[in-house]
Amino acid sequence: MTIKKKVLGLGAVALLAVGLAACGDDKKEDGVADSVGDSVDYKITGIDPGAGIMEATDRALADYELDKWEVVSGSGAAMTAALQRAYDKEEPIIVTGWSPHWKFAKFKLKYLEDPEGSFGGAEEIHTIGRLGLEEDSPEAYEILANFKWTEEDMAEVMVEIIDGEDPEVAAQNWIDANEDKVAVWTDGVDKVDGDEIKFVYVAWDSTIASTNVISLVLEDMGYKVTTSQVEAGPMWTAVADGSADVLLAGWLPVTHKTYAEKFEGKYDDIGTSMEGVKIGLVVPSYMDIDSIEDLKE
Ligand code: PBE
Repeated sequence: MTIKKKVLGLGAVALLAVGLAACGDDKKEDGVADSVGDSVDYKITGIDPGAGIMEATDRALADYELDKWEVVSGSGAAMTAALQRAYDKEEPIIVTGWSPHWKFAKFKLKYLEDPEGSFGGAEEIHTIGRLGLEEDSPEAYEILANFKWTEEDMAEVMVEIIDGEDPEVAAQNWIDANEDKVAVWTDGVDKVDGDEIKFVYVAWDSTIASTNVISLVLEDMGYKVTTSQVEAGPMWTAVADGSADVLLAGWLPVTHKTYAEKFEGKYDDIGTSMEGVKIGLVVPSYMDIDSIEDLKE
């Protein structure tokens, strides 16, 4: 079982679009941008279209009346590639950002203040299971309910992966170094003999990290784990219709509100694996803006 990061074709197309737009005619004659909007051609570099943060960004554009602006979709990997390119040249860029994410360890970044609250406040990451999982796989269910870790824990796995380590190896390294934490999740739980558990996940770096770690923990408890990489909508749908057992990336109450409401009563909110997580608009700290309101100028 290995979960790889995958740069989707769509991301490359979106990046190309950003590149072409950068040659647009929104700059002043002398080529010097006179507002932050001009400097980035009124584009926010987004991720996969089904991500909750994309919906929240659309909401922000409406809340702050940013009529000239648009959010360009792509993928998480394409977004960080664009961020890396801009950062290396100290060029302006605005991305859809979330924490935990390794980008905060690699670049100096800041969240734009969000006085309208378009992106919500402190979010939580929920573990969402299919109905009936508790009866069918009580041992896995107990471990999933016990699963809690911190932003620092997850960052260790994410940073190792982005530095080139295989995701499964990075997850195993974290497990080996944190046996006490894993023991709390598995304490008193009986091992099983090859029972199957199917995860669905999106290729967000945070979710790649958690899915790899929990898959290895369940395998060690005797489960046969399968993982399937999908988009955000199909991820929620698969758990709601019972074709998958678990997703580890239920960001609530705001980020995945639309999915949670759409599938209300059709899933089991098993537990919270992390608290105090966040989504928003993120810029390199060399940019001279502090708030989403500054985008109006
Ligand atoms: N994220 C990471 C996801 C949830 C996990 C913030 C990119 C989203 O926006 O749906």
